[in-house]
Amino acid sequence: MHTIDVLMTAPLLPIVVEQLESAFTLHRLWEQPDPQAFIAEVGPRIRGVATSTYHGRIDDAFLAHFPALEIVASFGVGYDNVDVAAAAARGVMVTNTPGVLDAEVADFTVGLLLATLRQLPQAERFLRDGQWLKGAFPLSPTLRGRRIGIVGLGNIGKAVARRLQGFDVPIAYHGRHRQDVPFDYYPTLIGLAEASDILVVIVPGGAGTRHLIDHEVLAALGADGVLINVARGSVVDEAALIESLQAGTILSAGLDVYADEPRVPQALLDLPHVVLLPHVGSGSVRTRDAMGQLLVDNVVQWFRDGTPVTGVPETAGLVGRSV
Ligand code: 8YV
Repeated sequence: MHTIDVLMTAPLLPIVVEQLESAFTLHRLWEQPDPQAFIAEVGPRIRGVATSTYHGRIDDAFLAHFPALEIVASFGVGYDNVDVAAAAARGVMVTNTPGVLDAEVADFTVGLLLATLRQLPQAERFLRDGQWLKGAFPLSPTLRGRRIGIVGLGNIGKAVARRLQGFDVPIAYHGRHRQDVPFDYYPTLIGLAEASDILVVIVPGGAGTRHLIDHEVLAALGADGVLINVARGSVVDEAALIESLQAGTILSAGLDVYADEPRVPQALLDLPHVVLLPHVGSGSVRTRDAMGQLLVDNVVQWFRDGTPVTGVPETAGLVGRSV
């Protein structure tokens, strides 16, 4: 019997479950016939919560059930699934899994960009459907001659930009601050959209970036413009995007994220030239394992040393509060 009780909100990878189970008393919320009754029963003992983007929001009302809670360890670099202000106010450390997925998501972003421009999924479907026997696949748009604008030059944005440097296309960016990088900086998003043919969105989700990409930005991107979103669905006004695609005021989009995952609006599914992927940017076995391991390391190190490996900045002041 372990002395520290940890609650997992929904199934994480087997390597996460196994390791947490060997070090702690692990409670599986998703296996409980009556989750609310279970929370009422074990809530006072729970000192750690392991969760992920898809497991529902960890808000103040949820946190209130766990008076002894010290750490919420979330799977994923984005932590918009956790109300970090509420957690910090309750003295609860929040951790995410940054760094280990940067290269993977950057590789994937370049892949989605090329797939969208050159219509690779559509061409593959064309071949599989036997259509090649009847004629050639239609010519596609291209990356050649296009200017790329990166919205959010964080670690993943920089990794995307570095990769695209090899493609001989101009690269610019917008973010809160100018950075010491060899790319043009646009202090306004509209300015970047006007100067770009492709916008690659890779900013954190949450209230601060909600509907950053709206009608106005899409209009500025223009009729030849392509939107690539590998960030969060919340960053794009999805209704505005659908209207722009339907009206042809932008050319296309490559999306890995949506406003209400896993539900994707029928209006997007009805647009055959748009490339739609099921939030798989970090989804390789190797990278997901690395993210899972980091989650485990965060929890183990917190209860051992009082400092996680990768706490989010908003809860940095809580380091050392445990043990
Ligand atoms: C995660 C992600 O795989 O890291 C993130 O923020 O969006 C993905 O890499 C996803 O959150 C897991 O559910």
